[in-house]
Amino acid sequence: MNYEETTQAAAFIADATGFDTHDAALVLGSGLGDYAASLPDAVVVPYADIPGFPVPQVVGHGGSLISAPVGDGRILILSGRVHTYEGWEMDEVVFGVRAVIASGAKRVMLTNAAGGVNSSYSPGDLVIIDDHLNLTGRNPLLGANDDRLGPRFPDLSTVYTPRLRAELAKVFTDVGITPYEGTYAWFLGPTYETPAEVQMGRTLGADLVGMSTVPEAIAARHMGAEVAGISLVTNLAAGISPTPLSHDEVTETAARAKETFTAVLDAYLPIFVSGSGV
Ligand code: 8IG
Repeated sequence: MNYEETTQAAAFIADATGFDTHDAALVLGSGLGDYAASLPDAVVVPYADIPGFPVPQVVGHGGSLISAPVGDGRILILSGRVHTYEGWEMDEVVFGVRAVIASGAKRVMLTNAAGGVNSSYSPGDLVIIDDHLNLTGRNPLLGANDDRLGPRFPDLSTVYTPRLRAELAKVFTDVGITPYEGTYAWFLGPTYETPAEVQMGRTLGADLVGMSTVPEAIAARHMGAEVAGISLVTNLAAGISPTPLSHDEVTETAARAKETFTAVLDAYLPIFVSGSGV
C-alpha cells in the first residue's frame, strides 16, 4: 500500500518537474519555509496536485514541492510539513519524505524550529542534530513491513550521518557561527512541555525538544537514505526560559535567524547535493 502510493507520487513528481531523478532533498521547518523562493530556476508543484500527498491545513499555504538545480545536481524541497499533533497518521507524516526518496534523493536534510534545553543555547542558534530520542511511543514503521521500502528491523546506530554532520560543522564555522551539535527529543505536542518534562528530557540526554523530524528521519533511514538535521532554537524550553512560551516568540526568532539559516544552506547545499564531501 505505502510502496505503491509512494511510487505513484514519485512518478507524478518526475512528470510534473520534468526531471526523472533528483539527488537530494530538503525539508523546511516552521518559519524557514521561504528559503526555496530564493532559488533560481525552481519548478513549483503544489502538494495538492500530487496523488496521495497530505496537504497542510494552514490558511493560505497548503505547502509545495520545489525542484531546483543546485551545484552539479538537483534538489527536491518540501516546503510545509504535516505533524502528528494535527491528527495525521504516521504514514501521512512521512509520505513526503518517502516520495522524495523514491524520486531519487539519496540524502535528506531535515530542518525544524525547536525549543532549547541545553543551557549553552540561545534563541536564534542553529544546532546540528547528532541523535534523537523518540519519547512519543509512535513509530512510522509500526505495522506490517513492506520489504520493498526497507528492512523489518532497521539499524538506527547512526541516524544522522557522521560525514554529513562533519561537513555541516565546517560550513557553520565558515559562515561564522558556533557548530553546536545536539540531541533532539520528539514530544507529541501540541502543548509545549511542562518544566518537569523538560528536566526529564535533559536528564535523558536531550539538548532540543520539538514536535517533528524524528518520524521523517526514521522513514528515511528505513529506505536507506542518509539524513542530516538542523534545528533552529527559537525559544528556550519551559522552565529554562524565564518567560512563558509563545508561538509569536517562535515566529519572531525564526524571522531574525533567516539570514544565518540562508547562509548555511547556500554554502552547504551544493556539497550536500553532489555527495562528494567537503
Ligand atoms: I519552535 O519548546 C518549538 N517547538 N516540544 N517544545 C516542543 N516543541 C517546540 C518547542 C518547545 N519550541
